[in-house]
Amino acid sequence: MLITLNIEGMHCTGCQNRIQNALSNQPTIKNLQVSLENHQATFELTDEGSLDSIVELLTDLGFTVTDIQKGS
Ligand SMILES: [Cu+2]
Repeated sequence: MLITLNIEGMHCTGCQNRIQNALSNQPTIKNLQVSLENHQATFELTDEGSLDSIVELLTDLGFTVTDIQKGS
């Protein structure tokens, strides 16, 4: 499933890199793109993937997920 998250608190390339690194370590995430400009992370979540745990991971890093868009 294609997921786009709006992430509050991503202010600079350092933030972007932290999100990029944390999410790209997740085996359930593919084709990750993190946009500093749009404050968004877009990725393909595998069928076994838990979106809740991804949101929790970002929260633990100090970011806030303000919107979740699910594509097909
Ligand atoms: Cu930053």
